[in-house]
Amino acid sequence: MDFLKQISLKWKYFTGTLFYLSYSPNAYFYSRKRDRLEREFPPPQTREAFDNPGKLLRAEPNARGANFYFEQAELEISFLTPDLVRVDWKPGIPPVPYGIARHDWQEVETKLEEADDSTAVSSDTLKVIVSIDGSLKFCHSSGQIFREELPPKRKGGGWIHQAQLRKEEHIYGLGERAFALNLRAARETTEKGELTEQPKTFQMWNYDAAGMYGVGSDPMYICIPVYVGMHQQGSYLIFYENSFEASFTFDDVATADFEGGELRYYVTSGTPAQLVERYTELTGRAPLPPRWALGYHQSHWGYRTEEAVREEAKGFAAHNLPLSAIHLDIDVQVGFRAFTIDPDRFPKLASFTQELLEQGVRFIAIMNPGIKYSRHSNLFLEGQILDAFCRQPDGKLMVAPVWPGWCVFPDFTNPTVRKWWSRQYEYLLDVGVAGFWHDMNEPAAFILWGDRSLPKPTQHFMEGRGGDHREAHNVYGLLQAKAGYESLCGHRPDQRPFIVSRAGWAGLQRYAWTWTGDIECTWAAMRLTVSTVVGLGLSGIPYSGPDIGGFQGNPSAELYLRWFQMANFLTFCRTHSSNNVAHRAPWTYGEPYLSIIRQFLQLRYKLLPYFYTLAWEATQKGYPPVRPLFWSNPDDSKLWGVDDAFLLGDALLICPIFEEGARSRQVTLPKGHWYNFWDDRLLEGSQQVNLEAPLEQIPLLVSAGSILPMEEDNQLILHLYPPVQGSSEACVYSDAGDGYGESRLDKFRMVRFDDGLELMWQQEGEYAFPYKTIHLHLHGIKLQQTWMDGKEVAFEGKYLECAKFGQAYFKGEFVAPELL
Ligand code: NBV
Repeated sequence: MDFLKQISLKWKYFTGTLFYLSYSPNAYFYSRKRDRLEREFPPPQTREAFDNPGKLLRAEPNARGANFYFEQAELEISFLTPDLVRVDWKPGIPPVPYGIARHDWQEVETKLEEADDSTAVSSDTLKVIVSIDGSLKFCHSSGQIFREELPPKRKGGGWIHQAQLRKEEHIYGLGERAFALNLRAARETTEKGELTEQPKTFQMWNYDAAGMYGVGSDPMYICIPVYVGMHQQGSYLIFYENSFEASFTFDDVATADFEGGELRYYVTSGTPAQLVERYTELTGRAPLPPRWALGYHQSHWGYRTEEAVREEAKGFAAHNLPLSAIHLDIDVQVGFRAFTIDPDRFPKLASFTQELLEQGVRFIAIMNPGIKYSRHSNLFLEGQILDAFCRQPDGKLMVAPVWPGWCVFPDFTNPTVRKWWSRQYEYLLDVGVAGFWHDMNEPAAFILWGDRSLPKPTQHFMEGRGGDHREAHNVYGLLQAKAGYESLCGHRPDQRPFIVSRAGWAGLQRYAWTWTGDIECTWAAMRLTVSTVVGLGLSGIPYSGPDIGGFQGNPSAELYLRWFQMANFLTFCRTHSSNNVAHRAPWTYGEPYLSIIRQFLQLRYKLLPYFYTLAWEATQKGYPPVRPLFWSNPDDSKLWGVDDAFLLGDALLICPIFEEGARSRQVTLPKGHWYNFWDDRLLEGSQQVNLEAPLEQIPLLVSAGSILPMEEDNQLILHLYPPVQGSSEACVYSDAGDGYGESRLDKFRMVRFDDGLELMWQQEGEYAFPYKTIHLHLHGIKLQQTWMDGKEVAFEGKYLECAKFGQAYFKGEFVAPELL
């Protein structure tokens, strides 16, 4: 049997390779054409290159701040809120505001103060000091400086912008990165204080990390020019509203080098939570997803027929595993063409999607933006009539090879084209397709060498003002997602959209989730997932996750299990694998792996009220559910570099296992107190502990003071983890799980007294309480007597069944914390 399996795998690999090779001639001709076009149409060079903006000539107040006139440049400083400032260095092409969601800011009172060699413009929270040479200092109202910028340099059509970094400063963000969470991590110092490695340069150019990628690969699919800096004087965020190709390096200075555009950026300071809140106020927040999307998704590049998909769904039922969605890859399409599903292999799609839905499983369809360049393609003919496709500078259609063969590319920077594209989703929505998976939308093209995208001089509409691919490339996937999102909202107004997009830019969160692409199938790559997902969250994108087990390759049973145990606590939880590897599902490795995965998945589904409440919080504040350990403790510099663990909300600390055979691991605990999820032992924070990790477990900790909501069989289960002193609060958000109807918030407050614990419950909102019964589970206290709304009630050990109440008191003895 094993032998047969081996043979079939080898065959898959062989045919897969042949398949790729068959694209080589097209890829060869395309690579040559791309190089030729880039040679013939180099980027426009401007005359006004300079190393500094010259001397400050004068400053004038404006409605939100001030304008500064330098010998060679103009600077406009505008306060959008007292703690959010927009800086504009001109000249340069002003951006089309694709990344920006909010334009209506209230008035902010500012003042302008002139001194000998500088002028300051300030709100009551922030001050920007502009020196006569064009260097800028950003300070708190206390006068403490948190960012110092050098005079910007103008080169070609773009800008070079630099800022001093403190020695201890950590940098996070830049969208999706395959690197340590701290993007300055390469700067390790020897004992003598010498630098051992060169700082890494990060590219801003959405990129198909085709085949597979690993630690250090750069760039990646979603590049966003936003980063958070953390140092002893606090943390700040800077977002460059410039989608041109760029590079970022973090050495003694942070250098942002843009190939074009105006130098427009936004700066805010505060705790990490405040930073993300402001940034997502500016660039938009993720809408509430349908609740099912927070469940488990199964995918494989290889389901070809209705029967194969049906079998996969049956496998889940047979193994008693919950499943929310199956993702269908390109092999269900006709000739890999967008918006097709082969009617021979899916003869009754509408009834098939219904059949799956009855089992609670949604059908998600893939699509690529490239459209077959052929008069036999309706989409091509329609698009031609509309003049929908990107063109070369000489007016010819820009044609590049992708899966369907030679393809043309819709110009999503044209609103008419977006509207036309939006309409294409409708018939798949009508036959019950629940959501869409946008792949290859960097956009990716097949090449033999060089960049894997469209030639840089490719022309774009840019909302009418015109531009080329140097500017449009990074927003291409974002705008495809916008078209998709608007289609789903408009055509199926009673259901919330679900789109997963591989590429994107600032603001992608408004329209889509993402996954971390074709990641290697190794332990190191699995560990990388934590940094990538946390970094995406700090860049405003709250929903992401990896291909569990890795994309290309066959993980060992243990790697798949450990990867699963980690991804179980990420917002997007999906197994996916390539077409030339063995099919992979939770039962692939048999026992004991299957039973362990089942337990974890069941835990995920129990935790849905918690996940969903975090999703609601993301709509309100932009907080990513998956957070770095320093999220609530930014002052603890020992946490700044931790990227082998993550927080899920405020309550859970997840410490995955990243090594074959490891059965325990070191865990850095943030301050406070932490309950071990598995045995309720209470640990003191601010220390390193070694925790057990048998195959069935990964270290999982619950912050003292948490009220962790779970559900099972129509019952709300509240796990109470008493604070060590004082009080704590939590809430549970509920609604119908989809659509835009009523909602409710159940708000809880827990107060610790010497002899027990009080729990208060307040309700807001019109949605009826969705559970039949309530179950309380008390941790860390030995119960003696319990009362609800003044009446004594019975309990059993740690448990209590009850109806809704206003106030409860649990008398008992608290467990003392242990110092390990
Ligand atoms: O559509 C096939 C794959 C898909 O399975 C994967 O998830 C994407 O990241 N797709 C890339 C195109 C082929 C990559 C080699």
